Amino acid sequence: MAGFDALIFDVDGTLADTERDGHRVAFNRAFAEAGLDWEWSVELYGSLLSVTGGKERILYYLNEYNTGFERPDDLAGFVGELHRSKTRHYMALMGAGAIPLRPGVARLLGEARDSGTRLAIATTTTPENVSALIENTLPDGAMGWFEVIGAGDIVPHKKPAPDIYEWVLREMRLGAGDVIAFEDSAHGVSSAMGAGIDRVVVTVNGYTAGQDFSAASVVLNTLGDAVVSAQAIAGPLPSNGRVDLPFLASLPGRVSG
Ligand code: XBP
Ligand code: MG
Repeated sequence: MAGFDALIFDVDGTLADTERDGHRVAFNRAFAEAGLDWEWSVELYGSLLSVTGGKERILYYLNEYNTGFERPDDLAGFVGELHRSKTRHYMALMGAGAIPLRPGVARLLGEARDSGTRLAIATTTTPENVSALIENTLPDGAMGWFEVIGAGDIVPHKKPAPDIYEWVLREMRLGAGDVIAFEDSAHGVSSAMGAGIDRVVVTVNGYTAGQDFSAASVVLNTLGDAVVSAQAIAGPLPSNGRVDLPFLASLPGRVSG
């Protein structure tokens, strides 16, 4: 069994299924508030997820799906304002308890804390979105459970670039072999592996289930809890239906390839 010092979690899609009913809805509310007739459907949003980061996603939408839009002179300022509004709407949705944590997330965080395993976050989303999710789904003080929170524009290049994982590893003074990363998307796996992390646990969701995860250590439906058992899509199956610390210690580097 290989040891580890820390677990590093992605946020969107991994801690909670936030994209379809959280971020997408918040974008649409910001567009409506700005008087724009843009509407990102569930299907279109799946295509837009190929670009990470909300500001980058809006620009990608304009470049690929709405080329007729008459752009203001200060496009970056316009997108920035739109995105700030989107963040406000997203935080309001989280404050209303719109999105729960995925099965097994709270359980595994608790087990890690009990064992002294260090915790961190590596995400492309805006820092306020991370706190809005955590403060509304976990007990008071849960932000303090995470020793390092790497989020948003803190690094120059978002996932699939390795920057955010490299930044978190540096902050924690850990090597890539000392940690296990948790992701839901191929971009996230590329980011972690680009930083040298070869133990990556993937829990898929509706948007990411068909992606290529051959570089991951294991691909599952969820981490598993008392209600929903973890089922392996590729790689080893946790014998008790849960991704727990002994299961993580037994993980190989990659599923195949
Ligand atoms: C998911 C993302 C984010 C969110 C939007 O990143 O791509 O861009 O969709 O967040 P991860 P912002 O899975 O790495 O958390 O609008 O705040 O950029
Ligand atoms: Mg994700």
